Amino acid sequence: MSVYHPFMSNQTTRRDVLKKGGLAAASLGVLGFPEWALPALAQGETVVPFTDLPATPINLTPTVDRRIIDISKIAGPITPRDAFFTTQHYGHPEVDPVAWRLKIDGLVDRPLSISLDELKKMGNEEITFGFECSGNRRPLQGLSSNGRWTGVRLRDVLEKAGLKADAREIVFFGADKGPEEVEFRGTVHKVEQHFGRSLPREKALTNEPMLAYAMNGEPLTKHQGFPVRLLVPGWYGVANLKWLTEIHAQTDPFVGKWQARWYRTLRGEMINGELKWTENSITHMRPKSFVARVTKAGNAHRVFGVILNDGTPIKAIEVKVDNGPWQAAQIDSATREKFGWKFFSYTWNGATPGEHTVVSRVTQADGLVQPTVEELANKKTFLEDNSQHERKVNIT
Ligand SMILES: Nc1nc2c(c(=O)[nH]1)N[C@H]1C(S)=C(S)[C@@H](COP(=O)(O)O)O[C@H]1N2
Ligand SMILES: [Mo]
Repeated sequence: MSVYHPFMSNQTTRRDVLKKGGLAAASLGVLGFPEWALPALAQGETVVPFTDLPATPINLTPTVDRRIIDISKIAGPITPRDAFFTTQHYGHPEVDPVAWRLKIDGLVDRPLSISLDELKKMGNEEITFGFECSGNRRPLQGLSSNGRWTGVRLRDVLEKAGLKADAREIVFFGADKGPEEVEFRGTVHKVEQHFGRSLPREKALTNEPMLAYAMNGEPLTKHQGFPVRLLVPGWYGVANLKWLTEIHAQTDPFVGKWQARWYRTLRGEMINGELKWTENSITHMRPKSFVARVTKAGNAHRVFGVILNDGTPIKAIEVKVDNGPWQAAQIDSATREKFGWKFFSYTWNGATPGEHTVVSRVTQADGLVQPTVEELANKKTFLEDNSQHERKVNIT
């Protein structure tokens, strides 16, 4: 990803943050921080900039179809629709919502062609779902957001079409397409391909995957896949296929570029005492947390950050300053939804002037702990980087 938002200045004030998030003023606790953990800055609270960012700021200006969020400005649990991070591979396709039809074909008893109005009548389930692009990583961590989505359960649509018993793989195609070069044993084939992804039947028939037509109570924007996108709550961004036009049921696994080649992780794992190199496709989010900002109010400091995972309950979120012990941080009670991102905050008492490092780590109820950079050393491709991200600040 080469285009980003500009870095915020050091002068970000409570007003700037409130302007973005539209949050009401909070009652202030003894330390001058809001009693509730919502992330808007309190009166007089200022951001202490990270000093680990590259000396030459990365150009963060959004383009017509890409937007990276500035994590130091996150202003509320739900990301506004025009601030939601966005990216894709083939740009934005032109979709006429009147002519648009969702086709369901392949191994089904009743092939369907559903208009937008018909689809909306099939359901209006709601879910809060926050996701990150599987390529989200340091130093910016700006490829994630959280929305409140409305749509129809995928399962209901598949049941209406009647999946045949041998339909083991459900393939999704977007309206967007582009030229691809498919290399096979030395020969390069030039073809035009739609963006395609798949889900195994068992996953597709759970309660969770959704065909979403609205976010935050409004129709999807073209960035978000207007008129309809697939959402797979708990999975990385790439699974949430935008501008959906076709669902194709088949027996064999789908190994298209965006499923099997581009989006995969190569890592060395100890299996039965032997280092084995495995490649996996990108599915559910691995437990991750990152510090989004450190703030100062008077002499008090606060560390605020974000947790993303696949919906597995969270056992602990901790913060470490310099070489000190891991200390428990608090999860914001306004961010408790299973698939939503979660906010944490930690009151940093007795911060002394000078350079310090702050880092967070999340632990799931199933025992999985967010790994250190060293523990991920055997992951060779940059996707699924959920390593602990140490930040530097200079306390004055
Ligand atoms: N049709 C289509 N869907 C797509 C993509 C794409 O290129 N085409 N990109 C995926 C990737 S890699 C990500 S990270 C998310 C981004 O979703 P957003 O733009 O709503 O944030 O869309 C996913 N869905
Ligand atoms: Mo992505």
